[in-house]
Amino acid sequence: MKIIDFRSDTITKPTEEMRKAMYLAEVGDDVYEEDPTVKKLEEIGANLVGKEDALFVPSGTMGNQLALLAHTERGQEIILEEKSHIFMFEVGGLAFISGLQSKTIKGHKGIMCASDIERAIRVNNIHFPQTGLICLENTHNMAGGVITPIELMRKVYEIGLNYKIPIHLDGARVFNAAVGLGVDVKEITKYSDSVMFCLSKGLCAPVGSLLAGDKKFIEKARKYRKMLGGGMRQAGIIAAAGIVALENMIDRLEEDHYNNRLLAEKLININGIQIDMDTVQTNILMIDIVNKNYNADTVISLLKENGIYVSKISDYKIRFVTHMYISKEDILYTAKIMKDILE
Ligand code: TLP
Repeated sequence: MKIIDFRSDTITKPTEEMRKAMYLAEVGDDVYEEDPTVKKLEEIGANLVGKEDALFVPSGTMGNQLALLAHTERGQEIILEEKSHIFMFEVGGLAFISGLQSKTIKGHKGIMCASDIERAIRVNNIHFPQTGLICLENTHNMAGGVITPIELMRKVYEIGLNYKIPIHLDGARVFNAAVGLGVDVKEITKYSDSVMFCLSKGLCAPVGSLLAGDKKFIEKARKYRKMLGGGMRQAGIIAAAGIVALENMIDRLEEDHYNNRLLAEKLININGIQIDMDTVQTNILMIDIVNKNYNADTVISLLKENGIYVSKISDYKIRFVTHMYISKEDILYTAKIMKDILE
């Protein structure tokens, strides 16, 4: 049976071109900063997002955690959205690794309001922790791939400048945001002091993310990466795939967005499914099961019997993610199976 895997864009595998680039990659010891392919990837990445420097890290999680370590001091508080990846899915690393406390804000469809952020900044009082960092997520995963408007990013960046608080952008899917808005990614990343973006999601590289920022910040992050065991040796082997990801895979994200929208448009017509179409902006689709006879578990197992894999978000919510291995035909087949199941 053919498997149609919507669980995540992380399941994508390296393309032929990536495999060739990996085979041919020139390598060296990157802890000595002697791997030319890693250096090239870091340079390309930094230029793309308009930052002075970048650091190749094994995962998005490590990139975010290094940003927290490098921007903050123990005992500080950071402001972040209540369903953000850093708060929800990074194993409490912010407290465990960086000794931080979180001040979460409820966003509207994942997007925090600038005035709520400003209000959450701690005043100078002997009892209070100091606010050390504001984190944004663009696109917002749990909101269903929602794009943070550039105007909001600009406002938050200004707040950061006024209060001398840095802004970190979890841009795991920031290229989806840029493609979705039809802008150069720098138009988004210029409103953050640091940005983490993933090579191993819709861009199909097998491993890795980049953390970008100014030179001093990256120098600090490099040291912390070593401390956490993320100093990789001949990492050019995997960085080579990352270069292909950045050079050749960004434009094709548009196809994932098209397929995701098509899926939403088909599924919304099925009884028992609810979708907030406002949130259908990039490559993630959240659907709510509102048929009394079904819940996420039952729908997921019926889909699985038909070779369709999706993720459970809550008792009645399911996530679909489109990526390079999902075709238009797969979308039409999935919509048909969903109709058969629910109607
Ligand atoms: N997201 C994964 C899961 O961890 C939920 C997924 O399948 O969507 N920031 C954001 C916004 C993310 O969505 C993810 C991964 C990360 C950071 C972490 O990246 P990795 O998985 O490389 O550590």
